[in-house]
Amino acid sequence: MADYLSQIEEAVYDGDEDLVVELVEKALADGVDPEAIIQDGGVAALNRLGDDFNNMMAFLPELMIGGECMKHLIQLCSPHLKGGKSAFKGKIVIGCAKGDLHDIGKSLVATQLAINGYEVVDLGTDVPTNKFIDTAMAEGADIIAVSSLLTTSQYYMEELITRLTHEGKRDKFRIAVGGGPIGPEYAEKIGADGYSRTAGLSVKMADRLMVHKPGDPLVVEV
Ligand code: B12
Repeated sequence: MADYLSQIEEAVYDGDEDLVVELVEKALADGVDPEAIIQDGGVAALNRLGDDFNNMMAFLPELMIGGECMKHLIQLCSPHLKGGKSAFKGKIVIGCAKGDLHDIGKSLVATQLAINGYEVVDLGTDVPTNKFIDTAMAEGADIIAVSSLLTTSQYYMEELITRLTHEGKRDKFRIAVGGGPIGPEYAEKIGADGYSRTAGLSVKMADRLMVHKPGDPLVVEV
C-alpha cells in the first residue's frame, strides 16, 4: 500500500495525469483506502509543490497541473469514500472566500459532509460575502463554511462574521472556517464557531456545531 501511495505522490508531483489515473484505479482495485490516497498521495504532493513554489523551484503551470491531477484523483476516489449515518443532519452553505480560486480542499470538505448526512449548497470559488449571507438566509442553513488558502482572502471570513453581527443575523448560523493558512487561533480571533484541519475531521466538527449554542467555545478538530 505504501508503495502505491508514494508512486501516486510522485505522479501528482510530476504532473503526469495519465499515470495518476492508472495508479489510483489500480490502488482502489487493490483495496487501498481512498482517504489515504487523497491525503498521503495527493495532498502530500501538492504540499511539496507549494514548498517548491515558495522556493521558486516550481511556478504557476506546475501548480495548475498538480491541481488538475488532484481533481482526477478525487473524482476517482470520491465514490469509494465511506459515509456514516445517512439520516439528514443539517444544511450547510459552503464556498471559497472572495478572491480565492483554490477549490480542491473546499470540494473535499463538501463531499465528506454530503456523504455523512448534510445537505450541502456549494457556492464554488470567489464567493462575495453578500452571497454567503443571502444564500444562507434563503436556504435556512444551519452552518456557513468558508475555505481560504490565500492570506489575502482570509480577511473575508472576518468580514462575514462582522456583517452578520451588524445585520443582527449572527445567531442564525454557526460559522466554520478552514483552509491552508487558517488555524484555530485565527478562527478564535475572528469569532468563528468551528475549525477543522482536514475534510475528514469536518464531519465531526459539523456534528458538534449542530448542538453548539451562541457563546459556546470554538469547536476545534485537529
Ligand atoms: C494547487 C494550487 C493552486 C491551483 C489551484 C487549483 C484549484 N482548483 O484549487 C492554482 C494554480 C489555480 C493556484 C493559483 C494560485 N496560487 Co496556489 N496553490 C496550490 C497548492 C499547490 C495546493 C492547494 C491545494 O489544493 N491543497 C490540497 C487541499 C486538499 O488542501 P487544503 O485546501 O488546505 O484543504 C484541506 C484543509 O485545509 C481543510 N479545509 C479546506 N477548506 C476548508 C474549509 C472548512 C470550512 C474546513 C472546516 C476545512 C477546510 O480540508 C481540506 C482537506 O483535508 C498550494 C500549496 C499548499 N501547500 O496548499 C498553493 C498556494 C495555496 N497558492 C499560493 C499562491 C500564492 C497562488 C497564486 C496567488 C499564484 C499566482 N502568483 O498567481 C494563485 C492565486 C489564485 C487565486 N486567486 O486563488 C500560495 C498561497 C500563499 C498565501 N499564504 O497566500 C500557496 C500556499 C503556495 C505557496 N507555498 O506559496 N494555486
